[in-house]
Amino acid sequence: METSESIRPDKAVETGTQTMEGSTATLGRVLGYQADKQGVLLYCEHGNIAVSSPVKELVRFTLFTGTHPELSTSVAVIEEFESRHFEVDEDADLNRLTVKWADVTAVVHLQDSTCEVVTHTGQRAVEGLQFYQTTEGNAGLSAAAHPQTHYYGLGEKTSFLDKRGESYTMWNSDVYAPHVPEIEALYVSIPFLIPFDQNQAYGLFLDNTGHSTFDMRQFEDAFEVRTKTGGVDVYVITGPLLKDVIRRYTALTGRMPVPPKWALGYHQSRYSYMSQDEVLELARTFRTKRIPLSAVYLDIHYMRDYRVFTFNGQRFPNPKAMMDELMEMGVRVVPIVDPGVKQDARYSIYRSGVEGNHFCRTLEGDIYIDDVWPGASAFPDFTDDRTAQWWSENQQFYTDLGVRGIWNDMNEPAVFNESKTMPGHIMHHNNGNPKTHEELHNVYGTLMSRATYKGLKDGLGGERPFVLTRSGYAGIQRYAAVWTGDNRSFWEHMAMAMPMVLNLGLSGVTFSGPDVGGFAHHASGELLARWTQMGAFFPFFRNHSALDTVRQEPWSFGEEIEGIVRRYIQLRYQFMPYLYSLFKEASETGVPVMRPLVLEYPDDVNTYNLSDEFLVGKDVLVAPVYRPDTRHRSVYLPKGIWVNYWTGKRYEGGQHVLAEAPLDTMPLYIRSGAVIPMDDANGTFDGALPAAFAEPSGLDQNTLLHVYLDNKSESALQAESDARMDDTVQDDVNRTTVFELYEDDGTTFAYQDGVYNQTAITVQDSAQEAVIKIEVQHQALSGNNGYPIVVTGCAATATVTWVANDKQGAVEQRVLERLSLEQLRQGTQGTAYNEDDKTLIIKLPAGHQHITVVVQKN
Ligand code: MIG
Repeated sequence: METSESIRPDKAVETGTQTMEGSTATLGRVLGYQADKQGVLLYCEHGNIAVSSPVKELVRFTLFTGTHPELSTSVAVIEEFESRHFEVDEDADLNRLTVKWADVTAVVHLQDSTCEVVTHTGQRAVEGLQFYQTTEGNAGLSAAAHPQTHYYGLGEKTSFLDKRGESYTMWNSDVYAPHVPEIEALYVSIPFLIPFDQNQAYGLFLDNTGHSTFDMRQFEDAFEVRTKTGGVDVYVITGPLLKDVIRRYTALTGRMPVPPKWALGYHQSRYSYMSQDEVLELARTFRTKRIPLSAVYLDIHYMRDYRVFTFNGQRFPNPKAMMDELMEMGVRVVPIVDPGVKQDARYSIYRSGVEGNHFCRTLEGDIYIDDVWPGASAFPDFTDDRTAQWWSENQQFYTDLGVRGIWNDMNEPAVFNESKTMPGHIMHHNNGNPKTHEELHNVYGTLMSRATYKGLKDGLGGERPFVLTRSGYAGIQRYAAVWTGDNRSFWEHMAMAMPMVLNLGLSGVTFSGPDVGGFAHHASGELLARWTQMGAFFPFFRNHSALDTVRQEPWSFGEEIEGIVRRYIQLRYQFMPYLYSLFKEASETGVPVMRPLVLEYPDDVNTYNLSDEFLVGKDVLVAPVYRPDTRHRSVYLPKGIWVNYWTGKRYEGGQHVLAEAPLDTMPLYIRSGAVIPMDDANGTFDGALPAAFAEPSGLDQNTLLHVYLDNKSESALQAESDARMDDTVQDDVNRTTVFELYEDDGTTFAYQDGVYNQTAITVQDSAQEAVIKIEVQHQALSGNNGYPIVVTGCAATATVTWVANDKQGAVEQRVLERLSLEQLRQGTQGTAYNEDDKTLIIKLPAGHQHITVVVQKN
C-alpha cells in the first residue's frame, strides 16, 4: 500500500510516459541498398534494415548491423518462409524506393528511411514507420497514427477494449495483485498490435522475446514500440478487415488445434482440493445435483511436498482408482505442474534433470537454484529440444494414470526473489545458440507448454491433449488454453475479464477465460451467479478460488444461487454444438470464438470501445450484468434484428435497449435470421441432461437446429426502413445466413484424416416464408438421425414443405403433417407447435444429403 506521501509536491512526478534510455537516433538517410533473396537490404546512416516478404500479405522489417541480417525467428513463427518474386523500383523524383510483391508493397523514403506498407488493392497499412537505435544499444520504432486511431490486440492486458491512450509492457509477470488499469504487464505477452483507423486495420507483430513496450499514450499522431534486448524484427500485416489481420497473423504464428470437447465444458477448481475423498465427493455432488461437470483440478497440495510428477500418498493413496471412478462419471482430472523442480538428491526428477543437464545455469556453469513452492528448486531449460523432450517423456507419469489435461502454472517463470523471476543473466542453452534469460524471458511459458502438450500427445494414444497455461508468448495458442491468472472476486474484475479475453482472442488466443467467481478475495452468491452467467459464454469456463477464501462451488450460497448457476452451466452444454463448430472455425481461420462487436460491425463507431458485451460467433450477443444489485442494463444492439433469447421479443438493432435482468437472467440475444445448433436439453423432446455433457465423444444425438426468424410483416419492415431512409432495406427483407455445423468424435485426431461431418445450414428469411437448406458437405461418421428444427418467429398456423434433392438425383417433395407435440415426440416426421415457448418444431425424414424446408410463416 502506498500513502499520499508518494506524491508529495517536492517529488518530481513523472507523467507515466518514458522515452528510450540513452540518446535515440533514427536511422537517417538510406545510403545504399541491395536486393536479397526475400527483399531488399537498406544501408542507412545509423543502422540497416532488411525489408522482406517471406509469406503473403505482410512485410517484415528487421534491423541489423554489419552487412547481412540474421533472419531467424522465435518459437512464435511457424509458417514456412519462401523466396517470393518481387520488383524493386527507385523513383528519383520522389526520392523513394518501392519493393513490390504480388500482394503487398513496401515503400521506403530514401531521405529519412521511413517506410509504408500498401496492399495490392492500394489500401494503406502502416505509414510513417520509422526505426530507432539508441546509444545504449536498444532499438525501437514509431509509426503514424491519428487521434481517431483505435488499438486492439496486445494479448492479456487490463483496461478497456480499445488501447488508445495506454502504454503496456511485454514482460511475463506473476502479478498476484493488483490487476488494475495501471498494471502494464501480466502473465502473457503478445507483442501484436492492431491499429484500426477509419474502418481499416493492420497488424504489427514485434517478434522480440525479451522486454518491450508499446506506447499509444505519449503521442497523438504516433505510437511507439521500444525494446530492451534483441532488437527490432517486426511484421506489418495487411488488412483491411480486422478478420484479415487475424487470419494472417494466425497463419504466421499458428492456430489452436480443435480441443477435446470435454475441455469446452465446465471445469471446477480450488486451491486446493485436498484429498482423493474430497475430489470424489465433489464430483458426486455435481452428479446428484445434476450440475454438469467435465473436469476437476488438482492444485499444488496433491503433490508430495510440491514435487512435480508425484502424488502425496496420504492424501491421494490411489490416484488411478480415483481417476477411473471420475471417468465413469464423465469427469477428467487436470493436475497442476509447475516448472520448479525441488532440489533433492533423492528425488528422481531432480536427479535425472541434473544428470541429463536439463536445468538452467549461470554462465559460470552452476545450476541456478531459487525458491518457489518446493523451496530451493531448479528450472528446466525448455529452450533446448533435448530438455523439452525429457519433460515430455515425464508426462507419462500422468497419462499412465488417466490424465488427459495438465495445468502449467508459475511458468513466467515466477520465482520468490526480488525480480520475481529468473535473473536476466541466467543462461539458456537454446539448442547451441546460448542466450540470456533476459532475451528469452517471454517464451519460457510457451516452451514449457509445448513440451507438456507434446508429452501428453505422445502418451494419449491418439486422444487430444488439453494444456492450460498461465504464461505465454505469441503462438501459445498452438499448445495451450490460457486462464488470466490471479484475479479477485471483485465485480470490477468480472467486468475487466471481457475486454481482456476479447483482446486475447484478437491476438490469436481464443481459448481463454478468467477464474469464474474470482480467485482471491471472497465471492458472494450474487457475484458467483452473475459471473457464471457470463463465464458460460467464454471460451474457457473454469471456476477457481484461493486458499482461505469463501467456498465457491455452485452450491456454496444456497438454493437460489445454486439453481441459477446450474441453469447457466447447463446452458453452456446446450450451446455446445454451436460452440464446438466455432472452435473448429477458429482452428482453421484464427477468427476468435468470443468476439468484440467491432469485429463483425467495423463500420459502427458504437462498437469501437464496447467493453461490456460481446458476441459468440456472429449470432449470439451476450450482455452480462457486472454490478451488484442491478436488475437492468443498457445493451447496444448492432444493426439487424435481435431476438431476446429468454422472451422471444424482437428488437431493431442500431440502438441501445434497456434489458430486464433479474438475478436469474443474463441478457442474451440471437441475431434474427440465424441458425443455432443446440443440444436438446430444454425439454423439447425429453428434458434430458445435455448429451454433450453425458457423452462428450461420438456424435451428439440430440442436436437440433434452432432457427430464429423475423416475424414482422413485409409492410412493417418497409415502413421502418423508409423511416430510417438508409440502405438496409434489402438486408432486412431478405437475409441469408449460413452456418457450418461441425461434428466429430470430440476426442481423437481422426478428424485430421477426414473423420468428421460438416453440414451447411442456410436460412433465407423473407416476409412470407423462410427457406432452410440443410446440405451435407462432408460425412464420415454416421449415427445422427437428422436434426429436428425449432423455429422461433413464425405463426402457429405456419405450414412446412420439404424437398429432398440428393446426390442420386432423386427428388421428393412433401407437405409435413401437423401433429400434436406428443405425436411428434413419438414419430419420425411432421411438425408441431409448442405453445409454451411459441416455437414450431419440425422433424424431417432422415437420411437425405440435401434437403430444403420451406416454412410458410402465416
Ligand atoms: O502463488 O498453485 O495463479 O491459480 O491456485 C500461487 C496455487 C500459485 C497461482 C495460480 C493459482 C493457483 C496457485 N498458484
